[in-house]
This record gives sequence, structure tokens and C-alpha cells, in this order.
Amino acid sequence: MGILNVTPDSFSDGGVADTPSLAIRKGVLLASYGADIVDVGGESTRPNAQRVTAVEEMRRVIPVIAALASEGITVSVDTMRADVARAAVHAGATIVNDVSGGLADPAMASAVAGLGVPYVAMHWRGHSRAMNTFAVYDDVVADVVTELEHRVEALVEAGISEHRLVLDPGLGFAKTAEHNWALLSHLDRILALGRPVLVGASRKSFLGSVVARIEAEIPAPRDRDDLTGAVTALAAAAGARCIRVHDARSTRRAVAVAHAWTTARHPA
Ligand code: PMM
Repeated sequence: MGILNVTPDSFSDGGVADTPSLAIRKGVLLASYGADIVDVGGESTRPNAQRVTAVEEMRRVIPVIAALASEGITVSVDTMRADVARAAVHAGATIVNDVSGGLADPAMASAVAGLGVPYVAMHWRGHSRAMNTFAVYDDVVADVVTELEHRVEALVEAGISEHRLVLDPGLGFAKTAEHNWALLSHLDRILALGRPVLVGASRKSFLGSVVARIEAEIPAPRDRDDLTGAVTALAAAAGARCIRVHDARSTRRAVAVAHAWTTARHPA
């Protein structure tokens, strides 16, 4: 899944694609480099980000989604709002990616049920401006698994069929670096919930913190694609079905390495 943030303020690529024509070009490029899905978002979720209005979010994403879908590209919409999800699917998106797992907008679950599209439900505890204060767990893996289980129950109750649900541990959302590594190293516990798992580690700051132990400087977000590739290979080998990333080409290669590794271990 290639990331297309149509925002002026995302943490690693904000401003790169904040006009529709630049965004469309970047989306086409992501697909040509091997992204199976292009994930279009119009609201930054970086720590301390302020919310934008639904009207502004739609103004940013809808023309881009319509153009990419008309090129035959599979598009997901990264939104916490039911109205934006609905407009995006009408414009050609075929997947809804909600970092709040339906918690930010009480109308989201029934809207997605009505739209009948796959839904990525990420583990989430609160909006970006306050999320760091929620990074408190007894046992992060057990707590995230339990909270995701509760989301699955509520989403199915609202009418989303279980086979359309994809789960995501929500790396960096109300999580410290230690929490993120614990979740990545226990992906099997999230996979045991029985749904496909999406991992979104791309360029996040916990990757930079690893380098601080071996190098003098923490790499800037744009200089973290090799670290993202290492996590991608490990996550794919551990069974993640989808990896959400900024750089599609290096990810495609990392996934190919994971595939070669796992198929050599379990030949058909
Ligand atoms: N991370 C971000 C945005 N959307 N969606 C899912 N499903 N999982 C994530 O981890 C996730 C997401 C924030 O990262 P960005 O600013 O690089 O898009």
C-alpha cells in the first residue's frame, strides 16, 4: 500500500503532493513502482496535528481519488470520517482505511457496512493532539489485542462483514518506541485474531531511534526507507498481508526477499 498524503503537514512527506496534479502524478508513480493499493489521505495524523474540516478533507482527496481510480488504480481512502469515506467510495475508492477503527466518528461503522467495502481498523486511543498521553499499557501486546477484539465485535455488530475487516496494530499511535517493537515482534498474536494484518511502520520515528544506538545522528524521515525495508521484510515474513509505505519500490523488493525466505522454508 503506497502512501499518498494530500496534506501540507504530514510528518515525512507533507507538502510533496498538496496540489491535485502533483498528487495524481505521485499516485501513478507509486502504482508503477509496484504498490497494489494507493492510500489517499487528506488529514495529517502526526503527533499534535490539528484536525481539518470534512469539507477541506474532501476538497483535498476526492479529485485525486477520482483521477487515480479512472486510471484503473486500486485506491483506499485514509479517513476517520464517515462522510469522507462515503464520498471517496462514490469517487472510486474501494477500501476504507480508518486509523481510529471507527472510534472517531460514530457514523463510520454503519457507513462502511452500507458501502460494502473492505475496512482497515487500526488500534487507536485518541486524536493526535493528545495521543501520547494514552501510551500507557499493562501489557501492550495483550492490551492492543483485546482492544482490537472489541473493535471487531462492535464493527461486526454495526453490520460490517467479518471477512471485510483488516486489522492494524497502529504503530506510533499512542505507542512509545518500545511499544511498537513489542507489537512488531508479536505480530503472531495479532494474526491470531484471524484477520489479515496491515503494518504501517514507514519512516516513523521509532525506526530512527534504533539508529541512535549505532550512529551519531538520527536519520530524517526521508532517510529511513532502508530501515522501513528491514521492518517490511520481517513483518511480511511474519505474516503481515499489507505494508503501508512511502517508498513502493524498496518495499516491493523487501517483500520479494521475505517471500523467497518463507517459500524456501515451506516449499509447495
Ligand atoms: N499511519 C499513518 C497514517 N495512516 N493508516 C494505517 N492503517 N496504519 C498506519 O500505521 C497509519 C495510517 C501516519 O503515517 P503517515 O503520516 O506517514 O501517513
